Amino acid sequence: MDDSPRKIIHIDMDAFFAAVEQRDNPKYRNKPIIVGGKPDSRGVVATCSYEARQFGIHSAMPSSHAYRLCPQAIFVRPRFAAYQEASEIIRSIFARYTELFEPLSLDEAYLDVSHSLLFQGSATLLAKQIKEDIRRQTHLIASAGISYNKFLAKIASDLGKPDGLYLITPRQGAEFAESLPVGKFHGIGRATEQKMHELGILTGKDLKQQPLPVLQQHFGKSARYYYDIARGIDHRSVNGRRIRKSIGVETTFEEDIADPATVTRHLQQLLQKTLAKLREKNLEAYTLTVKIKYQNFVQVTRGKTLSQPISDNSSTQLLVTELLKNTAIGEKKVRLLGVTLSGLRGRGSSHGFQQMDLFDRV
Ligand code: TTP
Ligand code: MG
Repeated sequence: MDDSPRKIIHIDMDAFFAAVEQRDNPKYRNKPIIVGGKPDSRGVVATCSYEARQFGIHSAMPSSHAYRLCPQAIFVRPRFAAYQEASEIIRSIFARYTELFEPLSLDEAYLDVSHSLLFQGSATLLAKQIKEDIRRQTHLIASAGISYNKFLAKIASDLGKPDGLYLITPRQGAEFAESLPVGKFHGIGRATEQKMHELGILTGKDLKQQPLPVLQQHFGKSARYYYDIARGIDHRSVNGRRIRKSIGVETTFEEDIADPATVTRHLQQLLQKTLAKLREKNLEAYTLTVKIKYQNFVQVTRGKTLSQPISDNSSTQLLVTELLKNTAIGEKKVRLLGVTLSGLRGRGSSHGFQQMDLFDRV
């Protein structure tokens, strides 16, 4: 097997939604632009131009707060169709250079260019070319990070922003990983970050000092990944066009369940778990299927496809209840329950319009 380092590029557009707005409306250029909810609503900032960032404004901040920081900022409603269109163009550019690209959202993707012969195998020059293609075809600016694995390539694209082209070589990788606050590691979310802080693990260096068994004790299956990334090691592959069909979780009970409310509660929990897995993989799903195995081992499934991605809200809870209507729950005891989500798509790659309520919580 070829054991030379891989060549991974992470591309991430600069101030994506805001940049599209500045491109399409010349009067917005060089000005603080905020895309998202209106300042007088309970909405939030989706993103803002770099001019607005100078005032301390950032994604997910309440729009009212952003207004206080910069009253002269221009508030713009999101136009998802325009972002989608730009996203499709950048994906078509990636496809020109490698089959192995994995979009993470509308404005972001990993590319594995290990086997490219272009530019005498220089991934940095190839990344530069991709940036130029993006600029020429979309009039938007991308930042690129280049490294030997996904985790460091993503760190690198962030380090060079805006208009970045940043390389982390195999020799530099471990040192970079040590210097990072753990919250910056891809795959370490808020909760894990907090837990690490409680254990006195603040940086990659602190993480590196933890023996694997100790990490396993606190973080279970994820321990190995954390152990590796603290050393600049990340074996995750770039998942090209391979589309996963479904994702699910099921559980067999020690004692069969008779009570319908308990069945519903278990299904809700399984759904939460499945949704968490889906989020980890940056996917969204449109079909929910529940599986029930009765005490007598007879198994039934009930499913429904929605027009919006399935999320963790009250209508999904109602859906679970609805799916149970035509079953023998309450009459027969249940030995196993399962939840499967299918009809998967990359998160953010869909219509995006459903995200509206994220910006405007009036
Ligand atoms: P990001 O790449 O996180 O942000 P960005 O492209 O605006 O800025 P940067 O230069 O730092 O990369 O997200 C891409 C787009 O996704 C962003 O333009 C708007 C949208 N988005 C939201 O709608 N809500 C959010 O909380 C975030 C972080 C992004
Ligand atoms: Mg971006």
